Amino acid sequence: MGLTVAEKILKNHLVEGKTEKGAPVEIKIDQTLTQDATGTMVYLQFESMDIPRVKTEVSVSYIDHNTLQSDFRNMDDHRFLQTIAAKHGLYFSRPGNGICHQVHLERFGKPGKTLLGSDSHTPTGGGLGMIAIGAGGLDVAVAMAGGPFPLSYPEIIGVKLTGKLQPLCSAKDVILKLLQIETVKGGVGKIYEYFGDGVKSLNVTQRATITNMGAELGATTSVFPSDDITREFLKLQNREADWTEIVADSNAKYSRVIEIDLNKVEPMIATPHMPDKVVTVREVAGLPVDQVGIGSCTNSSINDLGAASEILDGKTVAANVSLGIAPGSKQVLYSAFEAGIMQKLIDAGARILESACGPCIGMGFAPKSGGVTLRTFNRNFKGRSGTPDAGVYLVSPETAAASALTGVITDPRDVFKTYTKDYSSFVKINDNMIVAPLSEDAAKEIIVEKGPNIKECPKASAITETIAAPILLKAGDNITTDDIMPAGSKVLPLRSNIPEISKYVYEAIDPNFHDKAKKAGKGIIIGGDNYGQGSSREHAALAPMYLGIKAIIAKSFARIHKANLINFGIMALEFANPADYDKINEGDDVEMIDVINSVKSGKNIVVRNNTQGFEFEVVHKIVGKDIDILLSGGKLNYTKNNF
Ligand code: MIC
Ligand code: SF4
Repeated sequence: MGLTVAEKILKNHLVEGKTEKGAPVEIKIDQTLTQDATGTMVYLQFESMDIPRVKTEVSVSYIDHNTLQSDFRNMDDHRFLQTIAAKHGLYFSRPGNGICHQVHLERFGKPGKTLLGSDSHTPTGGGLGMIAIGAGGLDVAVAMAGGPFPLSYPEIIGVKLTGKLQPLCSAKDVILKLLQIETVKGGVGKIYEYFGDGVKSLNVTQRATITNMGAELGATTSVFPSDDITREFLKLQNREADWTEIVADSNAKYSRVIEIDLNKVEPMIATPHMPDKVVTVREVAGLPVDQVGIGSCTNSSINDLGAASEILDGKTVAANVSLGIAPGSKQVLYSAFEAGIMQKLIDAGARILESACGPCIGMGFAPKSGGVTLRTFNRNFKGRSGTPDAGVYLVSPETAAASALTGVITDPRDVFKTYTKDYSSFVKINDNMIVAPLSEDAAKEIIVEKGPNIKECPKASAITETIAAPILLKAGDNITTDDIMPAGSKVLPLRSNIPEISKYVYEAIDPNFHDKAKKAGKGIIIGGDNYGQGSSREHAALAPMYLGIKAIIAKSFARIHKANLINFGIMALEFANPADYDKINEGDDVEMIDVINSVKSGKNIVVRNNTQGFEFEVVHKIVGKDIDILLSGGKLNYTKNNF
């Protein structure tokens, strides 16, 4: 039988396991990326493995999240990351060079390779025909040390694209449409592979918009073939030699096929507060808008800015709207000047923000209280913008620009009629903000700088035979890692300091959580479906572990968060009978018995609710090496013992 693109790349990288849906496998990782908000922990963990030089083909450390620098802490992190990159043979992308995913696509991504990144939007690389996966920092640290990456072999879903996007309809509308169909948990355990005639009509950055936001489906990753369009993109990046063709065999089989006719895709919008609450723009048109943001790793390419500039050309942003634009990279910013795009945007009244994540992660440009903000970003979780009661809507650059102009949510087809130009050929390469790896001899001389905010990564303790603890929190469905461990300008600077950051665990759901956990010294959390969706931040596992959380019992888990929990020695358990969820109350004292034996043998674990006097069972679905990892008290302990 023929193979799909994903199967071909996975087969080439398979280290262990059977290529059967759901089976535990391990794959070789060619490239890694980290960003500064997750990177400090990654490199502290890598340092503790005592490996002098990274063993991957390419590893890059980016600074793009924490660039507010309201005191010494961000800059101390940057210095640590720069010096440790120099010490261990990594590329270092300096602050100002751009968002990791955009820069990686431009300067490092290669068709057919695997990329592991300590950021959930690493699948952006799928736009180039890579298997690019987001993971917790510890998994990335292990990959840099030459270790394989463990995952459940994904189910491969085909997305058949036919036709061609109509003017003012956008790649963003395609992925919003898919989110409407598949929901934020529909992609767990799956790879979405795009095929069909419609693929040819999408350039690489459009493809990357789609694979980027595949993260919001909960998918393992998303991938496009590598074809002549990919080759053209790499040629413009002066990297034609990095191109190889990878297309699915004509008799390749997908486990399911979703068809999207691009001719029929119309402007879509995700309404507050979930990326899958998608309707057409026309359904909510007319709602007054206070703020518009264009940028983020989803939509900050030259064509995204170009489309907005055409709509805004010669006009002025509505008086009630503040428009902020963050070009995805220095290359995009520079090329947009060359193409005359920036001049048009500035003329129209746009505020030009730094080439960084910025408002996407609540680092500045927060909306007003109760405000409506339209953003070309990928997540609209409650509070993520920095204003808890603001409503964030996710849209395409075309819809964003049209609405900025009229001051109300507007379908771009209602104010503008012409075709959008293709600006892809405006590429100005200047890699002077990327510091290349040092020679081995020069690297030895480097002294790693660690400022006072950088504290060691705490270690988990091994699992015990009986776990008795109170239920400290009962949460609902689709709890995000932003709910578990918020980001934003107050909390992000604490990413290198687990004792400090742990004070914010579950802050938005229960402001007393930290004090309660400290008092109890241990605890268990109850969750609904898709627990831990969203980011890759391992702080959402590390900080609860630091507070003594021993287990999460949920109806189901998001992929990256589940791996992070196991990596830090927290049991990720699922209700054998989901109806038991309703019986448990916050504050109940529960006791799990025969834990080690059950984990080893694959048996359900019995949980006694001592407060209410009943028993229920939980399934652990922990297989392969994860059993040993959990029993050793996390992956750091396990790796030290076995590597
Ligand atoms: C995000 O978009 O939520 C982030 C911030 O990029 C995270 C990583 C982090 O929390 O540092 C992600 O997507 O993984
Ligand atoms: Fe940065 Fe936002 Fe992309 Fe996360 S989603 S990497 S915060 S731009």
